[in-house]
Amino acid sequence: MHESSSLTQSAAWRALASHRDEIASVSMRDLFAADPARFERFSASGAGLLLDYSKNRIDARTLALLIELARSRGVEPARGAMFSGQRINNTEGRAVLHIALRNRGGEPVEVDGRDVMPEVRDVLQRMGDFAERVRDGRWRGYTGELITDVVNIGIGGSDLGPAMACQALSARAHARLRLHFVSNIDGDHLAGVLEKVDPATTLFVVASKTFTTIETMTNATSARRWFLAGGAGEADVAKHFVAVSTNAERVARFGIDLANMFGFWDWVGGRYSMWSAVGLPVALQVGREAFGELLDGAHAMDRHFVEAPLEENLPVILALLGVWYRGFFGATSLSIAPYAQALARLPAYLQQLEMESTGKSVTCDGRPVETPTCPVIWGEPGTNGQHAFFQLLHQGTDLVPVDFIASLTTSHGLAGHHRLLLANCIAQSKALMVGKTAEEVRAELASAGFSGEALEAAIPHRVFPGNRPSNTLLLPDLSPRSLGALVALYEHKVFVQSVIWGVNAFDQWGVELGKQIASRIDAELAGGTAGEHDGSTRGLIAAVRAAANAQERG
Ligand code: G6Q
Repeated sequence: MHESSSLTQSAAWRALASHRDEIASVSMRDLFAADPARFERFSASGAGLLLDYSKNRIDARTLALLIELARSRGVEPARGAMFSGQRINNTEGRAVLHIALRNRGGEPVEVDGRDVMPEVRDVLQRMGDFAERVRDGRWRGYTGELITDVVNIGIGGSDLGPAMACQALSARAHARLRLHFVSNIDGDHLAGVLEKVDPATTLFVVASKTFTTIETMTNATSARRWFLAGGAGEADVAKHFVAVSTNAERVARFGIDLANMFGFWDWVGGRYSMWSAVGLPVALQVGREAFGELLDGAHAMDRHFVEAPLEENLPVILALLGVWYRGFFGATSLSIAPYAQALARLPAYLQQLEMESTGKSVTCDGRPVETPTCPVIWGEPGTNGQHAFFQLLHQGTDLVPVDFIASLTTSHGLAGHHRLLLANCIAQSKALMVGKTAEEVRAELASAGFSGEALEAAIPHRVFPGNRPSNTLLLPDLSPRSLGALVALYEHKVFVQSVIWGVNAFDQWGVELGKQIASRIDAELAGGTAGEHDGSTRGLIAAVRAAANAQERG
């Protein structure tokens, strides 16, 4: 699939390496001073989103070299391979077609010569019908009461997307329906939700692509037991449990009526699945039409990704800047700073999207990667982060690029808040970029009445090195459409990076080992024969068993 020749030996990479030496000593302050059109030069729009990437340690040559890197690594043919349904997930032998789920243009999308769009439209239609029936009250619980609470039981890709989107779109939430998300196998998670809801008015959505995931199956089984203990009979389960899965056999075995199963396909990766039936909670919360707008926004970004020249292509630009800092500046993390409370779960969502996709050490053909791959992705909504970890962003010893994300408009109607929020967002990216020199600090302290030793001693603490890079993404609003475009932007960014680094963005073998060991340890904790372990694991198992025994006795 992807380019298998050496990345670091390529002409484009080597040109970037020597260019990096030239630009290392250049300050963004100077670049802005020298070029009044820097914002215009280094900003681009797509699918309604504006990306300002002028506050990066780049000049026109950097961008040209980065674009050349993308071109020489085959980003364009790789993009074509994904969109045409080739099995680019080579370690699992699967096509990767989340773009088909939001293909609003009417063209066929084929896997092995078969158009998948009729099935996609059929499930979307059924999801929409179901969501509307629950919302308008035609779908009721077993006592005839209206549904008031929806509990999504799922984890990872079957949780983070819909949980993030439901929070992002909560301003448009249905007045009666409360959405809950249970993912953790820690019983506190499910128990905390169950104590707030009534079996007669609660709908459980059991979301699991495989329908074998231990956390989800354990939570779903407990939820079913709780439901039956509330007085309902087996026949009532169908009114309160629906499934989102690719595994009809397991769904039926769990006792969910297949008429209430919403399917998807092996060519939808878990962390790319919020556009599929996995998005059912979102459709329940905002309705069929708004869910369609979410897909429209993602589709608009898909078109932008396919049609915009690489130089103006938002996902390509974001990807290349990430490769630049990771490969040439030693940046080990990327901070995501949404200046929008509604996007509070976006950093967690992107954490999975990026780290599970490109957190790899071997290339598609199994060779060790030649450069660092995915950085650590982390973040919190601004302005909260400013009062916590932004200290490190401004004055810490690491270079941490930041993606600032904000909506130009809001719907809450509270006077003054939004202007202050945006002022802070813009101020932070400016402060990171300009910093504050010792001379500036000296002048400031002098005019505040400091002098002599006290003044000199205070200076180093108040200096900001500046020259710290960031992107700013402005959304027109927090609508489903804008959210769809934003998420699709990051999906394609990750894809472009995977092509450049030569890794498979669509498998996740790194999550398997822990699962295997956990099932062996669980058997031992339940009293099974002790296995061969290192001293630490033995000691921890003994501590857990001793605590369990003590709890049993007392
Ligand atoms: C995502 C991963 C992973 C997956 C969960 C849940 O890309 O594959 O996060 O979504 O492990 O899997 P199921 O949907 O099969 O329960």
